[in-house]
Amino acid sequence: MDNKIIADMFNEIAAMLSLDDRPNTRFEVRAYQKAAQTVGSLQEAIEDIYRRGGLPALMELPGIGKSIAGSIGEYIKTGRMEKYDYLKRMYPIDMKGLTSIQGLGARKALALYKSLKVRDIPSLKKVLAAHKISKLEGFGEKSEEMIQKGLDLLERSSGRMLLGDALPVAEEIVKKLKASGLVDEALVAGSARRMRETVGDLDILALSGKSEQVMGFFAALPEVEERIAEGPTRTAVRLKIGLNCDLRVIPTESFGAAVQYFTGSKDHNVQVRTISVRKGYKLNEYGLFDRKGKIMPTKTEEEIYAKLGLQWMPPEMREARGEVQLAQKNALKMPVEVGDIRGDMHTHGRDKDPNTDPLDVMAGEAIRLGLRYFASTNHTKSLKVENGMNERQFESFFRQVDALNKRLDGRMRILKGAECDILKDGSLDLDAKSLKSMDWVVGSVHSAFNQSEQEMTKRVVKALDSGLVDVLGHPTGREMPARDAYRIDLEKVYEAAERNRVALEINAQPKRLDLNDTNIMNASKYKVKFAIDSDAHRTPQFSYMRYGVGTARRGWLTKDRIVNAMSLKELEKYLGV
Ligand code: DGT
Ligand code: CA
Ligand code: CA
Ligand code: ZN
Repeated sequence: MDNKIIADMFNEIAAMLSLDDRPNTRFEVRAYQKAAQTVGSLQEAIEDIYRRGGLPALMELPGIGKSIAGSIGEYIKTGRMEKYDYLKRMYPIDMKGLTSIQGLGARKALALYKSLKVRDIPSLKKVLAAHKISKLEGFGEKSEEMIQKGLDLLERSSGRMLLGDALPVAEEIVKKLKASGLVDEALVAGSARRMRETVGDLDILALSGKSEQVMGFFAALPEVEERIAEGPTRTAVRLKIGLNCDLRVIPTESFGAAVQYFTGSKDHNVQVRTISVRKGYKLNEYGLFDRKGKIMPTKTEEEIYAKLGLQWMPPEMREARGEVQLAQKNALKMPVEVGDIRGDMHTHGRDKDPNTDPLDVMAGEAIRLGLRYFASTNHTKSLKVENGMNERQFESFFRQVDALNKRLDGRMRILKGAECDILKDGSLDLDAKSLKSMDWVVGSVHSAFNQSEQEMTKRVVKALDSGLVDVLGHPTGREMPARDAYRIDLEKVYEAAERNRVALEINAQPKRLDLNDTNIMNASKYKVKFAIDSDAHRTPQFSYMRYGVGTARRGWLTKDRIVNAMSLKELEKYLGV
């Protein structure tokens, strides 16, 4: 039913027309407002009225004249409305985004556009920060405050949280549910299971016949701030970390279907459902049903995919990016797993850097985690805040690495390296001799993020062309939520990486995840390898690796593309050391 869409468009048209103060447009403004009201309050789908009686039927509705009826017909037939498109070109404003802020209606949004060029939420934030709204005629300090409050509220309620902050809490809850003795099975579903870089809310599923007790136990957990909603099989809570979490209790015969459904993504599910329909089945969160409507009990999601004739695929791949089509042909290649990772090619750590743990402590943790090798890649001299080292300091530090390697006696191989700054002009922060003496050089941009796309691309390509870099560190420089990727022509960077046999990093720090999943999909069309790196500065950060692996899996990368999935022998051959 298009009623709401059309009513919203009419309201927006009215708001845009109201910017023009000529008397006859004032008449038009009121006409569109009235039409919006009529369409918005209809009980019947407007497209049905139109199909039944055409334009004359529309014109019988209160406040709908010939021209507005024409616009409605146009929208129903073509999905567009010329008048709306024309005004939208004149006033390129994200009206939907702006008016989703409490206290900011269409009129005010337009006034802000007219006087302060506010087009969308980011530009609104700027004028709010500069306190420009309070000085506007018809706004004032109160108004500004209200808009700010509305914006804060919107951000808090629609705010997504980093996977690295959300997933550990979800897993802790699952652990407690399992330990409660009330459930046979529990797992994290939704975007967190798909390892999306941010999650909107957490979805936990429990297999149990004691739904009431399970939900009571869940709501009383210390992670929970308050209960938001409750039904017979679902409880929604607000967690103390500031995220909502749904728990659903599912009976055995539906569990496989529920896991498949609530893992998503929604778009993936739509495609899977189409296939089930073609087979004459029905698939929803309650189960998989045969032609007669009888449930086919499925305890695992593997059974669901098998019954539909689809190859099973990891949750990370379920984003409707072609995986369903390949799964039909059994042609999906399974992506790299955490268990394939043998080493870590970007880590920090030395005695004299208070921002890091000492190298021997880092090595101890790497051994404990079952790694076979890691590259010690401390910062170089221009990065003063990170206590970067010069050539001489690296030389003396490497003597300690040699001594430690000897002491570890083959239990761990520490590669000698650096995370070398790529300076503004694309030159490197250490001399060539020093870099050539190292086993592994990460080249990274840490400054002048606001260069033009052309400058930044030239800078990075020049660094890769130097032949001194082994991997490009965090290639886009983004840090969620505050810093966006810098402007750079990634295709040119991938070409340069391929040409120079430079690997691309998948930095696993939860705020980075750089390259991200879609970048990886594009980059993997080139003949390049990838290094999934924790970039650990302290021992607990080695555990970030899983987020990097999750991101690689979302980008469909197979094990053979990953530098640090090589055995130490293979790696030594690859590096020629
Ligand atoms: P989020 O929470 O925004 O990070 O993303 P998700 O994917 O966790 O989405 P959420 O929490 O709204 O729903 C969890 C899963 O439930 C979702 O991945 C797929 C399934 N789902 C939700 N709504 C629909 C729907 O309308 N149709 C279908 N087919 N599946 C849905
Ligand atoms: Ca979710
Ligand atoms: Ca949810
Ligand atoms: Zn680093």
